[in-house]
Amino acid sequence: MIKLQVPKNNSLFKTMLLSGIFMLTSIFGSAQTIDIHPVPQQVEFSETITTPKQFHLEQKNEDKATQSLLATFFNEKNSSKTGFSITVGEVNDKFSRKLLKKVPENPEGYYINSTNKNITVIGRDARGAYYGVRTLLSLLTADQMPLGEISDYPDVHARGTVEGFYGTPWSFEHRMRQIDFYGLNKLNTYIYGPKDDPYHSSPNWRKPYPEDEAVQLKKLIDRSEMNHVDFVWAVHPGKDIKWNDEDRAALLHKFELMYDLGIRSYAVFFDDISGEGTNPTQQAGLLNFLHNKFVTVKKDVKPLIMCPTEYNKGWSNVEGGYLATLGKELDPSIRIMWTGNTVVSDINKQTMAWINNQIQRKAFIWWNFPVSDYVRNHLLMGPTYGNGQDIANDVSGFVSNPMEHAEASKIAIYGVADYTWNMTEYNAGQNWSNAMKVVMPESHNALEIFARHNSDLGPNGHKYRRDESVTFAPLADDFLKQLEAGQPVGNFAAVKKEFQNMVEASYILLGSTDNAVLLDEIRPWVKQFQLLGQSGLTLLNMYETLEAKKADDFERSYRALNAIKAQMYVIDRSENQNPYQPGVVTGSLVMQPFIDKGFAYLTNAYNQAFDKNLEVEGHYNPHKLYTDVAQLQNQQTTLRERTLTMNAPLEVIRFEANSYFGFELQDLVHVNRVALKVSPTSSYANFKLEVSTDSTEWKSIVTKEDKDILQGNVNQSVKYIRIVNTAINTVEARIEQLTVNVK
Ligand code: LOG
Repeated sequence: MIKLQVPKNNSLFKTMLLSGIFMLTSIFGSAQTIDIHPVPQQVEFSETITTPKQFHLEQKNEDKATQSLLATFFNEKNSSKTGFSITVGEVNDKFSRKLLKKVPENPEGYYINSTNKNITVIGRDARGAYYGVRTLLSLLTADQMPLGEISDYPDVHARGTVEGFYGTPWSFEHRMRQIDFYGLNKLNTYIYGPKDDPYHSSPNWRKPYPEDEAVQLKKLIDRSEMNHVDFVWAVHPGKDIKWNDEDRAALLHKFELMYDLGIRSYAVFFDDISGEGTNPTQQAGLLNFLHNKFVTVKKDVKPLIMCPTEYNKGWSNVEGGYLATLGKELDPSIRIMWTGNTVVSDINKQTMAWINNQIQRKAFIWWNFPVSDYVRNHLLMGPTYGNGQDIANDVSGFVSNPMEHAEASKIAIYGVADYTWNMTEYNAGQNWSNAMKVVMPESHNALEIFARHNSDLGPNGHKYRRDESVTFAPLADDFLKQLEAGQPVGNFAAVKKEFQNMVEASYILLGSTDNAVLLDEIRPWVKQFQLLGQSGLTLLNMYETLEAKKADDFERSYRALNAIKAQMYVIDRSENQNPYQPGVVTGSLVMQPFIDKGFAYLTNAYNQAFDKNLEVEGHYNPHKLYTDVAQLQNQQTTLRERTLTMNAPLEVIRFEANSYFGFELQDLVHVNRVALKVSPTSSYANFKLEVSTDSTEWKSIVTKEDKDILQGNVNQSVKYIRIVNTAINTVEARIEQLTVNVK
């Protein structure tokens, strides 16, 4: 939704490339704004007229989606034979040669010509005409209408999302909203692949969807068609596929069933699997089989997409030849997905050069943002940034893997829409601000305050981080520096303002009605955010009362802050209790640490000045992960009551011979039960449980397998606990649980 600032009735300027927009505004004071999103490639406006109110519409092509989109605006009331003439069609409909010449060659492109008598919209193809109408409606809904030309097309062929995360799949209602959102923002791809849909993956990928789910899928497919979105159905068969005719036939049959529901685009995912399924020759053979026996036979099915097992550079073993085999053997039409240099990473020119060379085609980017399935206690609501703006010609597609919070993900998706349409003009900050207005038209200001402190992921196994609290961070630094130097704090008012903003924004959001669906997703975090803002204000009271040497007032604020912390603790322990990263974390990069440090400093200063003994205590986890497995290096741990847990990584882990993983406790601590759950459980034969007080002398602990869980009772004081791979070879397994009971 970029704002094209069009000066009223001024024919002085001709070409208005987007970078020039804001300059023009300042020259011609009163400007008319028109919102076109994503930013069009080329716009030439000469002047504006008052937008006509009566129209004579002609649609020359026969596209259903375009027809129904037009019907959302043109109706009996605003239509008449003599009205302002509007013509919509495609290049193979009848138009003057002069106009046809101007339609961009690019697929999905369109051309709009507007004069004071008529508007013509011509698409390169049906989708181009549809996008042209999307833009047309933006022009007609403003008071002033620009005269001139728009030539527009997307930079990237396939643009959208892959619902490919672990965790609760999106609901039917959310998916309907998403698909409408994609049509509105000119995104054309929705890849359906939620890891926890058993009919997408094992155990049920061979089976038909149950009737009620099939009915819903059909509705989603129809909705996609009406939004010009390709609903790509993905299957994830690699956990238990057998490379035989029977399973080929089973997959072909499932594809047929999905075809009957209306699916016309397919993907096959081989990510996060181990064992037989990872064989590249077999994978390529299967894909080629589907290409030959299904795609080319059906004729109306789009080229296949596949997600490889080695889907990022960090996991690619070039000598092993996995990617080269795919590159050589897969039919050239088949698109190969790629997450970048690591599982979660931003994409640049070098990323693309490397992978495209390996697979002999342009990779299809699976961008793992804003997915939060490995940091589920956080919300990722910051700007979409970090990808190169020069890779448009290096990718065959670019899709975002979002959060299980569908509505909150729209902020990032809105960025992806803009970025993939017109990369060079993409402006992350501007886009993010606009996104706030798109998802919360009335409370956008409050949402922006909330979102600017809810964007980083915290430390995580993928080491992926995002900016957070960018404008507040220098204020926090200054404040603490002055405090520690014993100087009066100079930026008190500015710091206070932001805490007040936080509290007020939370009240506004909690009472807002402009996006109830979004509020439902983020409510626990908003409540937490309100308490965080309140604790900031209380901290400032502690500062002021200490300065004024008012001991009673100081102690009241001190106790109040502890009480707020206790309330935050309750929210953290009662809301969003998923088994991976349970709880509700907000403002964790800058705001919370600022408050914690300020609190400790002020309490200590008070104790000293008044000879008191108020406690400075925090809930934190003093224990650490202990491992030499590269993939686990940055994995986080959680301590809840007496249970120490390693946050379960979602991917398959490669344990080399003698490698180990476990915990280093803060001190000698009495340890009881250790429980490990991995898949496949056959790996237990290789895993040995050991404990130590000094990490040199190790003692073995007897384990037994019970209900797929390997358990051992340590029952002594130790500092180190580890599971060692005693096999002579590398073992591949997924860790589902590792917990230790500590005293
Ligand atoms: C999975 C994906 C998951 C994401 C982030 C791919 C290709 N696969 O490590 O389902 O949402 O990482 O946790 C993945 O990215 N595996």
